[in-house]
Amino acid sequence: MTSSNASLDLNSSRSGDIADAISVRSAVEHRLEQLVTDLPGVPPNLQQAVRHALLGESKRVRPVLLYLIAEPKPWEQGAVLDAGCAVEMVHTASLILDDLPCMDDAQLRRQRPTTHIAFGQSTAILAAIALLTKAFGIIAGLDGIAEAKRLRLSALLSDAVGWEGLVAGQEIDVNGRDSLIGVTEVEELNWLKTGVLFVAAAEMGAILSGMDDDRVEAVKRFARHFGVAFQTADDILDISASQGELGKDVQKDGSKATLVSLFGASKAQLSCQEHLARADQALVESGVNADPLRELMQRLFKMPKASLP
Ligand code: GRG
Repeated sequence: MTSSNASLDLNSSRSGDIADAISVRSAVEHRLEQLVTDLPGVPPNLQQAVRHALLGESKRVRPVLLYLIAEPKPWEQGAVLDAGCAVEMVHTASLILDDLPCMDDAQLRRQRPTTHIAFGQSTAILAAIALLTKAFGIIAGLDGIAEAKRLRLSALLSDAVGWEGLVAGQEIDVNGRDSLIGVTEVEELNWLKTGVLFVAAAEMGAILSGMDDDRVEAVKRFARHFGVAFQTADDILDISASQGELGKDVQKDGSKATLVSLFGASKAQLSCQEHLARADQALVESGVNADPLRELMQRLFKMPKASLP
């Protein structure tokens, strides 16, 4: 990862079939737009708030990850895209809640005013609940996917979000940072805040593609290291990039224990690179086509190809 590049970037004008990070991202964008357009019976204000939060400028890393792991056949692409959109809805719900005045009290997100700034706190909270519940509805109704698989997907997504997952991470982040004193504790928090949803997305992709248990485990190892590296890069950017570049509030973590505040940006960067190297190793072990996922990581972390392990 280079420190001079300010953003985790997944934009490009390149086009092609749905097989690389860029084309998957466009397909996700298109499908998300469809999923939140013309919703009869939904109060207009709530619909606008949902669209505002969901359709802002985002890298869509989690659905892209899910899709690239699943490597769907043409007739499976719709269901795999929808599963990715469900994960993106969960992620967006978590961002809305994270930005609230009682949490991070943020003003800007995805290059837009945060949802509570634009629509008020009550609508923001309701939009988050709506996105979260819709996500599980989408998983329950995935077209052409066997019931047993749909159940497995919802159970694992529920575990990732709930009191042992994102919610636990947020509780520690908001109310328990003082107890974080070393790398292990901070990395555990990075795991809960970010790694857990990366792993859920990747595992969902692995299950949808019908991988055996050994391959699923390798995919999970890959996503865990990828997610922790991603959170560390996010912490580095929080102190090194501008609000305009990131499209969200920066330097919100000043008083919080992060790898950056505890050990400085260069050590955090080293840790990030170590996790990326381990991610690459696990990716090879998983047997998934590594090229598009390596491309994704290169784009996100702005790594020259030569620096890949
Ligand atoms: C009930 C869903 C739910 C959550 C409750 C509020 C909460 C618990 C968790 C918040 C966790 C959180 C905000 C973690 C930060 C993770 C992170 C790195 C966010 C930035 O992700 P990007 O860079 O953002 O992928 P974009 O905008 O590109 O999607």
